[in-house]
Amino acid sequence: MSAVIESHQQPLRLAVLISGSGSNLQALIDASQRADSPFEIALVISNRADALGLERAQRAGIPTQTLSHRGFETRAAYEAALNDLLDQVAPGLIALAGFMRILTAEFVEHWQGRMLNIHPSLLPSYPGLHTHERVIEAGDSVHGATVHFVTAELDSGPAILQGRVRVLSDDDPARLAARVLEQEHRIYPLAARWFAEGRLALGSDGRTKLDGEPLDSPVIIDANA
Ligand code: NHR
Ligand code: GAR
Repeated sequence: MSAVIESHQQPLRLAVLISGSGSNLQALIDASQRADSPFEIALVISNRADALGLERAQRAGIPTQTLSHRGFETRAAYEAALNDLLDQVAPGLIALAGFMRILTAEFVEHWQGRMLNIHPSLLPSYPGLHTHERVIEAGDSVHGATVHFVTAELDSGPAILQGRVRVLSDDDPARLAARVLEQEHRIYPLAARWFAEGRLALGSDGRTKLDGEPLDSPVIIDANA
């Protein structure tokens, strides 16, 4: 009688780039520790030595590197050092998780289709910084976060998933940010899972493909549904 040998695919190696608190990193760590996770976190890189996210990674036994952008003459020189670190783990996917450095077109093209970002707005609305303040200022009733493929143009890559929240009449930026963050922690691990399972890709036409079909608009998860 021959034993049945189950063949397991290698989990996808994920590299996560952070600058701060790392709560999205934590959500990815938690997801990666589930027995059925199709991805594992191979490396966490921070451009800031004091990022709390580094401690979260260390607590989970994940290798970390700090690479400050200070002391590099150019963005390209910084990114060459970043690539040296990344090449040591040869990630199948890079996740920007609160990473606060704009990346050059060359770096982005090198990792095109293999780099995701989570941005705290319903893109294409509110690219850039201070999104929660701007949403309240504009009097919008809906806000949220977007996972997208990173392209050279800032916060403009093809969207994959959005988590939506209602804006309350008495919201301040901090309270609104906290509710958006809850949705971020749902949608980022889900997008990473889809990618690792081979369900999600950036098509050669520049559009997101899910299960082989081009996505005309992101998949939406509504916190109030
Ligand atoms: N790079 C490219 N090419 N494309 C994107 O879509 C990127 C990117 C790098 C980071 C995250 C992004 C966000 O989701 C991101 C997306 C930093 C800044 C910024 O102004 C803006 C957007 C994002 C990240 N950074 C300043 C800089 O000079 C520094 C600000 C600081 O250190 O506090 O790099 O919002
Ligand atoms: C998140 O809200 C993320 O969407 C946002 O920063 C926060 C990081 O939180 N990203 C950006 O603004 C990118 N410019 P975290 O460190 O706790 O994951």
